[in-house]
Amino acid sequence: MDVRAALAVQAGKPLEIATVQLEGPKVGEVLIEIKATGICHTDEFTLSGADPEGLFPAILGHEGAGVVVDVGPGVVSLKKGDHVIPLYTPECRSCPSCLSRKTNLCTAIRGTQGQGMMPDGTSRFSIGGKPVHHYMGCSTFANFTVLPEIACAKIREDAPFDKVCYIGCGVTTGIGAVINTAKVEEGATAIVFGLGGIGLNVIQGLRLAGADMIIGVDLNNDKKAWGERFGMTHFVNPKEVGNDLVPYLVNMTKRGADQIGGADYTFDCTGNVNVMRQALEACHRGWGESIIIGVAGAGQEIATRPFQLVTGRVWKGTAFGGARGRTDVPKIVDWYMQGKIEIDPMITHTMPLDDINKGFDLMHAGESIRSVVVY
Ligand code: NAD
Ligand code: AHE
Ligand code: ZN
Repeated sequence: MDVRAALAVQAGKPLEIATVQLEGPKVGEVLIEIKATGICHTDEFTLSGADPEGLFPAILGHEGAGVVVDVGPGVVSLKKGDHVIPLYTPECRSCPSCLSRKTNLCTAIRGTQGQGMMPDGTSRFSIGGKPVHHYMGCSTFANFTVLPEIACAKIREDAPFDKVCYIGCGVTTGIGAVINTAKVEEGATAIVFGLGGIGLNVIQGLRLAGADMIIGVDLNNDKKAWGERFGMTHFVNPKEVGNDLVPYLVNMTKRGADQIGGADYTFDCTGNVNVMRQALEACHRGWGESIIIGVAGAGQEIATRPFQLVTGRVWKGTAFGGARGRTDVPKIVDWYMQGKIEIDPMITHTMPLDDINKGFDLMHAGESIRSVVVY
């Protein structure tokens, strides 16, 4: 079938709207009509050429929601008409990683996913007879896509696609980093670096967990009001603090008789490796945990003095907020529908597919929190 897609033709070039061909679902696969998709910074990261796994031409997008319109042979858990959120971290429930109960990083199809292919090693998308790569196993920047059954979370039918698509990445990543990865406890002190589409969800996750002091750090002063809107208690712009950001933050978090300072939990939501170091070093001696969420470009490395770890600070990372998609995503949709978490105010812009590059421009300009393409 012909589908409308935003094609990533080359690194660093705007997406091109094109008609591409899509083959139907094979064994264990489903055809999804994508109704809405968010634009995440990771799409920009890959389009920029910084992603070591970036492949071109490709159909990017990994934050979607839609409806099953056809099922391939052997599909058991989904049927036509089901509402779903595509999962870039699938949940097969039978690979060693899923069975370990120690991680959400299902390994069933990660190899072919990283090669921009479906699990059988081929692509369903093509243009002019030439294959086009899938992206993160989702390719939601097309009005139809094919997904493995294990990479679809079935959700309730009354949830609005143009809002819950954000649960496909940003919302789950931010809230999950707090709840699943850091396991933040009531009364904790936390620092969030980068108050964009992910950082604000970390902040609402911290509010949900009952954190007492929630410090937001961003270079953009406009983010102060945004952070406060979701529970941030203090804001710091590093440009106004100079080179002494870490001691400044440690000083802000001093409490107790020993007055040592440092946060119980810090979160990097920038993808900047220097910020990742600051986030670790702003943790409390003995127990502070720093969670890396941001994705850094090819060749980038993190550094710190080993003494930081010797003295009890912990460096962790999280993908998709540690969420097991088929199990956890429907619950997060319920939380949204029950008013337990907020999504609507963070979706600052919506646009048709034809205007998708405007969504990337708004992100570059720091003017959007989330842009959502509605098909
Ligand atoms: P975004 O562009 O919406 O927000 C980034 C924010 O960081 C902006 O507010 C920006 O002003 C701020 N910032 C940039 N440099 C900074 C610095 N040096 N100090 C303080 N603030 C700074 O991006 P997003 O969609 O929120 O994504 C954030 C990061 O998370 C990206 O690297 C993205 O690729 C990554 N990500 C990771 C996962 C995961 O599963 N680990 C999931 C989604 C996104
Ligand atoms: N391909 C990159 C890494 C990109 C990355 O870390 N992706 C995150 C999700 S970001 C969503 O916005 C992730 O889930 N990682 C785990 C995985 O298996 O990809 C690289 O550096 O090669
Ligand atoms: Zn994302």
